[in-house]
Amino acid sequence: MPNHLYDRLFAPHAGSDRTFLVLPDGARISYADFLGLTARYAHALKGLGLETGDRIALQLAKSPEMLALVAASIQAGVVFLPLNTAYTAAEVHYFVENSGARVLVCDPGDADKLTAVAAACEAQLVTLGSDGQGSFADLAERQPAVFETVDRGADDLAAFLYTSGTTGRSKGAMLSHDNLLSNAEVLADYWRFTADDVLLHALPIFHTHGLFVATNVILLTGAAMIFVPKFDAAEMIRLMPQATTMMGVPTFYTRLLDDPRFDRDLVAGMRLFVSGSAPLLAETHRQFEDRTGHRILERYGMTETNMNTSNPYDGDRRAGTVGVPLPGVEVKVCDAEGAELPAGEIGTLEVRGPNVFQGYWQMPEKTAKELRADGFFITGDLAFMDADGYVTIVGRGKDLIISGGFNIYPKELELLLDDQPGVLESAVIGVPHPDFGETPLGLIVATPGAAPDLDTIMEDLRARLARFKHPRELLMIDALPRNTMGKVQKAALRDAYRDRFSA
Ligand code: MLC
Ligand code: AMP
Repeated sequence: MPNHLYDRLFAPHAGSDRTFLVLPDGARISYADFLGLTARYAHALKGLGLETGDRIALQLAKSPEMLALVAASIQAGVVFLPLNTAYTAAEVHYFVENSGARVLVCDPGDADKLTAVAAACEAQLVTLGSDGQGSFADLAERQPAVFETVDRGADDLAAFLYTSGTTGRSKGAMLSHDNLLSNAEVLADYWRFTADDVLLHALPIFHTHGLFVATNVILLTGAAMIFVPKFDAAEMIRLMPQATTMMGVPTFYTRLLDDPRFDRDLVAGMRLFVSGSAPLLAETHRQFEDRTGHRILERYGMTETNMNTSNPYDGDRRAGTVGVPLPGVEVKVCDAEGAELPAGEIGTLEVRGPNVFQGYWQMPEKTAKELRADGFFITGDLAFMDADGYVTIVGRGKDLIISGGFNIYPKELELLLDDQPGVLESAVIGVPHPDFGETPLGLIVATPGAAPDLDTIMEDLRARLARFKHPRELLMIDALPRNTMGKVQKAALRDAYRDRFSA
């Protein structure tokens, strides 16, 4: 039966013995083998009682099997929500409960951590890896390697990706089959991907960048990926000579540049380096060109929109800019009312196109605040556009910290800090960090007469929040600077602590 995404990304590779995945030890998985596993998994999903449109939550280490489970969800018409492996049980609880996921899949080592979560959310907990005792892999093992694809149209939902908001509570961005397919088609073409490409893939596959941008472009073109579990500069340097392209967050690039073995000879076979998810410093762009002769191609996107702008493949890749609107995507710089501003003026970026999501799951008011009736999505990013269409992002209207490509919403941390004994109020700000780009710093004002213990507070935060969200440091200050309206002046705080970790 027709399935908008499966029919373009996967079905054309049926029976193909071309390599899809290369593992770090050199083992290869062909498209045919991957699709056989996908079909068995799709049967197993049905065996779990999942119906078309049901949600499945995945908190799994990066592996070919996890990718096959994503593919199987698409083939079986099940909406998948991939979750950061760093999330604590409390964080996972929210996503499973909010999405109404009927099944939560984890690695065997995490089953103890998540048993209570699944029970509380009335979801089935299933482990992926084979344990000989009825794990998902064991269930799938007995299934046929062919599955009749479930009928799904362009507007049907494929995935939920959770992304935080200013309230500190995450929202499930609903992405349709065509949101994902249309963007992959544009990117594959714009960046000139062909079946001869080999992508060095070290990004996590629970976010847009590693899952949709990187993987879907490869699937669409029948190319191959060297599938590395996580970024490690030495491992990247070892594998680079086998690749033709790489996609990464800016931290990948600064870490590679820190290694003298990363040089022109090493990248002789590479044709393209793409950066995104966080601002790439113009300085890094220049250093990279000096060292390798390559100009990094920077692009800009979001969970809600996939990719919006990109520097050109052949034309001028301008350091410090995120390039021009992608074909089919409208991008404008607007004032608060949504009126377009003239070239060169700073305003909020708004985007519209087939890439823009369907709204936030069961949050119509939040959707209405960010998605205009005419289809333009208000990104919250502050930017200007040159007369020739190049977009430069100058800041964020939204209170967001991006550390190594992971988003941290200060409000989520501030709510926890404000609840601590002896804390009157708090502010969490992002300050420059040489490795992660930005890092959170927690500023605390004590209740008069109280002496909150910062170590105890940090310990409490560690127990509740994923590692990457932990403030790098907590500091006690006398008062938070406020404007005449009583609003905390975060810009002043950021200025005051700018050099805390980078001087
Ligand atoms: C890991 N840690 C981080 C972190 N990643 N802390 C802050 N920020 C991060 N991004 C934790 C580790 O758990 C570890 O904890 C400690 O910090 C130091 O770890 P590390 O070894 O230095 O980090 P590493 O594991 O190497 O990870 C860094 C990284 C990784 C940059 C390689 O974070 C990464 O792959 N980031 C990519 C994120 C991404 O894909 N973003 C795309 C979002 S999509 P401890 O306790 O062990 O010391 C999107 C849309 C778009 O934004 O436009 O693409
Ligand atoms: P996320 O919510 O994880 O999808 O993060 C999206 C945000 O990352 C965007 O709204 C931007 O603030 C930021 N971002 C993505 N790509 C870039 C880029 N190339 N330069 C600057 N910021 C970026």
